Parts: sequence; C-alpha cells; structure tokens
Amino acid sequence: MAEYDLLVINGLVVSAEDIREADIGIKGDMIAAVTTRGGLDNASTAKTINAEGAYITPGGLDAHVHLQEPPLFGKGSSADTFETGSRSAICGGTTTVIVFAPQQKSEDTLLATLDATHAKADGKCYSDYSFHLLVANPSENALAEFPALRKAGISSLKIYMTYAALQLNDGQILDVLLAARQHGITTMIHAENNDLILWMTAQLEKRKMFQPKYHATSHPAMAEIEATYRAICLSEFIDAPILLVHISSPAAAKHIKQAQDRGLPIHAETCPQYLFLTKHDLDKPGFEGAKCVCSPPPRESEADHEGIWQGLEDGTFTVLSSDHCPFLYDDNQTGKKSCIDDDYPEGHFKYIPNGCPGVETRLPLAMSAGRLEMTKFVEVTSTNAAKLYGLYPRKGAFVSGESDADLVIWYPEGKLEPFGLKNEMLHHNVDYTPYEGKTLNQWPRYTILRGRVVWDRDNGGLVGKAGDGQFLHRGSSVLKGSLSDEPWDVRGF
Ligand code: DUC
Ligand code: ZN
Ligand code: ZN
Repeated sequence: MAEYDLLVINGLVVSAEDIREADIGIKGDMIAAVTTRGGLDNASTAKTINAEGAYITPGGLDAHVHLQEPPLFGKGSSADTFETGSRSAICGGTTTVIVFAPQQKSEDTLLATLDATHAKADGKCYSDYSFHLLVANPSENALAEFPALRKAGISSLKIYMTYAALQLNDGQILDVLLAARQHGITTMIHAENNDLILWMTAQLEKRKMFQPKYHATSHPAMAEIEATYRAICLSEFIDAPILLVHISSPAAAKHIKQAQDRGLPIHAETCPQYLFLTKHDLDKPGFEGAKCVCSPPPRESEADHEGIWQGLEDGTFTVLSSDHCPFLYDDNQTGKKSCIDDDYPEGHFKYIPNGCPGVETRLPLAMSAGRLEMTKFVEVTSTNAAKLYGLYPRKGAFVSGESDADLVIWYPEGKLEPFGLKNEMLHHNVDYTPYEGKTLNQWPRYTILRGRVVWDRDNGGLVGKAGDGQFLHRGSSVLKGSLSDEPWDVRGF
C-alpha cells in the first residue's frame, strides 16, 4: 500500500505566517507531511498533483453563511439549501461553512433549533459545516441551554440590534453576553441602531421615496457607528468577547480599532460587498438595484472601500466572510420581488429581503484584487475564523498530523486569462450575482476537501458530492477572550 494517498508537490504553500516552497503529503483525511521541495520525491503515493508555480492555501472557512432560512428579513426565504449553498462554496475554494441556525422569537429553546438545523444539513453538504445559533429569544430556558450547546460542539451565536423579528434590547444583550462569557461562547453582533433606521424610513415614506436605492439612505453609516460603539461598551461592561459582523463603515471600524488598542476582546468581520460595491449599485435602472440590497448597505464610494481594505491590512478585521444570504431576484413569492404588490406596484425598499449571494465569489474576488499580502489573505479568509470559532488547527492550517487536508490550489500567476464573471458560471441556486461582469484573474484550479479533490476546474469542474461534508464539533476560541478569569460580579461596580 502506498505511503500517501495524494502528494501535492512544487507549490508555494501559504499559511498565515509564511510562504514556503514545499511539498505536501496527504494520508486519508489529514495532512501527513509538509516538507521542503523534493522532500517527498521518494515517497510512494496513489496520486500526485504537480502544483508548479501555484499558491496553495488552506481551504477557505466562510463563517457567515445563511442557508435554508425561513423569512427573517422581510418576506423572502433563502434560495439556497444546504446542498446548493455548500456546493457553491467548494467551487469557490471554501471547504468549511458556518451557517446560522435561527431560533424564532416564539421559541423558548435553542436545542430544538439546533436539532432542526442538523436535520436540514445532515447528508446534504458538499463542504464541512457547523452552525452558529441565532438567538432571537434569550429566555431563561434558552440561556440555560448554553452548556448543552457547548457539549454539542457549538461555541458561537449571533444576536441582532435591529429587525423586529430578531432585535434584542440592551438588557437582553447583557443577558446573552453574561451567559456566553460564563460558557466560553463568542457572541456575534449585528450592530445597527433600529430606531434610527425606522425614523429614516418614515422620513422617506413621507416623501414617497420607495425605490431600492433608498434602502441605503434608510440605513446610514451613523446607525452602524452608534450601535457598534454601544456593542463595544456592553461587551466591555461584561468583559465578554464579541465579533462585530459585516462592518461596512470605516468610521465604525475606527471604534473597533480603538477598543482593540485598549486591549479589549473585540473582533470584527467585513465582507466583499463592502470592498467591491457602493450605494450606487442600488441605483440601477428599474428594480435591478434590489440585487445589491443588504444590511448594512454598501457605502458611498471607493474611499470607504479603501478604509475597509486598510482595516483588513492593519488587523482591525479578524475575518473576511461572505454574508452569503441568497434570495432569488426574479421571484415575487420568496425573492427580491416579493416587495412588489398592489400597494407598491414598483416595490418598496423596506420590504426587499436583505442579503446578497457570495459564498463562491468571496475568495476569487479577494485573490483577484491582489490587494492583500498572501499571508494576510490566508489569515482573514481561513486561519482566523478557525481560531475564533474553535476549529484551529484542524482547519485553517497545514499542521502535519493535526490539520485536515483542505487545500486550494490556485492558477500559477498569468496562467488564467482574465475573464468577466457571469452568474451562469456559479453553482448557487440564485438567478444573479451582484458581481456580474466583474473582471477576475484568479479562481481555484482545485479544491481539496479532507484529501479528496472536489473541484477540478479544468477537468469536470464540480467533482464532489452532496454528503461529502461532515459536521464539525467545535471547541473554544483561541483568540483574545475575557480579560479576567474571575466571574462577573455585580459587587465589582
Ligand atoms: N444580516 C445578516 O447577517 N445577513 C443578512 C441580513 C442581515 O441583516
Ligand atoms: Zn446581520
Ligand atoms: Zn448574515
């Protein structure tokens, strides 16, 4: 029997720390050896991929993905199932997705939500996967389930400061932060000021301004700035680590950086829509702008993009996730057009389902932009998410004997002709991409999931299968957590 199942030789192996000319030996699901170039020349193997001149990065870890969700943000429901969304992920180099398991406000339990989400995903996924619990009702019973969630391999949850169906008040946020701190859970926070959004929406309605572009007007940067700062204050008060999701505004990022510089456990996420889209994309002819409606919305201009890139470069942003939140465009029941009815024959921005697809395009867009150092690219698209969400070094790394053999092999520089992105090239179940026509010069040549080639762009494309993906039981974050080991105590104030 061969020593290795697969060798990947002659590549440039990139980790979050360095780039090395190295050869990789894979046995079963795992990385079994990483040697200097030529170090595996005499090894026996079932198969070899010669990656001459190509970067090899750890499989992408997309920690912000919505699949098979019921209506939460307006009337729309997810266009992607666990099957189609995870299929799209691997075709774009993402081997692990962490998907939301949404509790409804009417529900008093999180464990039932977790079970129901397992039932949707079981046996269906092309990529590995886990869940963040989305807590809409932090009742006593729900909070008491946190230890059981940890036992079930869940170490993160998301809460919202906006949306009627999901919003928690500040007292409820404190309850969640305290319980999360006690049980080593990371709290992800959607930070926008709900009242400011409602007030701006009323101003626009008075003036009969209903077009998709007014979604951006109704969600101004100030709503994000205020709520981000408030979330940081609440986190500091409890001494509980948080991750601020989908940050779009450089001014909000400044609050985050200041908090980080003070040593607080504040982590942050941004997304490609805040690097490649602006609010002008919501002002396309007719209803087309609805394709780019998401919250927070893309901001003003390239100066905002620049601020976000800088936040990635200087470490303000821990992760670059997709916030893949897929809705069909041309569908008036579950999609973007569900906001068109007799009252609003041309639609109303406040009823447009919030979200854009992007799980497949996240890595190619960031790679093609060529803006990040390769080590930084790996850090923010894979390694840091693995560290924060309790999957390191199984994911996000090439540690022999410890890491799963999840790899992306890119095209050697100059080997892929630049091309215009078309939705028909993608593998999601959505009838558009917000990045239609964008010129890309990179795409994964191969995606390898636990040692098996699942995407072979030049030879069959998608070669993985539904069911290849496994549920990942997650442990604790290894990034900065609570500053004190002592329990939070009211007598400390
Ligand atoms: N928040 C998300 O994280 N995704 C889609 C909509 C939203 O508000
Ligand atoms: Zn959100
Ligand atoms: Zn989201």
